[in-house]
Amino acid sequence: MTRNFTSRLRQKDLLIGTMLTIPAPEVAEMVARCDFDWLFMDGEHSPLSMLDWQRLIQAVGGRCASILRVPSASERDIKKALDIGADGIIAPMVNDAEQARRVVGWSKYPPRGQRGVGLARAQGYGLEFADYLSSANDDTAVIIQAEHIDAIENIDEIARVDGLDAVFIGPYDLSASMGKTGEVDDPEVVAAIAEVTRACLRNKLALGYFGLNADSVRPYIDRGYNLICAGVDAGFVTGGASEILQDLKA
Ligand code: 3PY
Ligand code: MG
Repeated sequence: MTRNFTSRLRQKDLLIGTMLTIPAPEVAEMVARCDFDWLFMDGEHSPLSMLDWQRLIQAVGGRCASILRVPSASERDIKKALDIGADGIIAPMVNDAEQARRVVGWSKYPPRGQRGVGLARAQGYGLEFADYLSSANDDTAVIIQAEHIDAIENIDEIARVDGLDAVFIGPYDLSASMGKTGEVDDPEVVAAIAEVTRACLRNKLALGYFGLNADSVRPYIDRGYNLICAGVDAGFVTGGASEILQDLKA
């Protein structure tokens, strides 16, 4: 476990990451060598299985934090993500406080929650069970996504849920839920995001934002967001390939 990620997240250090979606441990290994603070491993929209993610986390090798966005905000997915050794989870589409409380509960061992007890990679296959058990509840990052207009309406209650470490905006899904798919800079979408910013800052909760490039995340860093995900692995490949081709054809 990358032990200091969650404490740095809570103390609002700027943590810069990028998104992994390609089912190749080599890509995870390459990106992990680039000195990011964390990697946003996307189990929601990518074709990867939990076993694939385990291989990618192994390839990262603790060089930075591996935070897995689970396919759904469910007990089954959260349990598996944490047992394969993710340093934390991002639960997509959490729209009310009750859902947020369940996500926290599934991420924490009793008595703080109801996380199931396994002897898997996270626990050193049993060899480090006691050590892991003593620190996992504190060291595991529990992050939920606010990415629907319903979540915006419930954000004050969501931001007060005990055990949450951050709220991560999903600007694309949020814009879609407002009938403005992809218009992440539309004034109404930006105003909805501002509601989340206000509620989280008031509750001293860390804030996260995703953007396709540095320019789209910079304004959020200026607004106090500290969990930043910029770019996607597939975009680095298509962007770099297109650029060299255009340069040569120009
Ligand atoms: C979204 O924009 O919907 C996201 O989930 C980005 O992470
Ligand atoms: Mg989303």
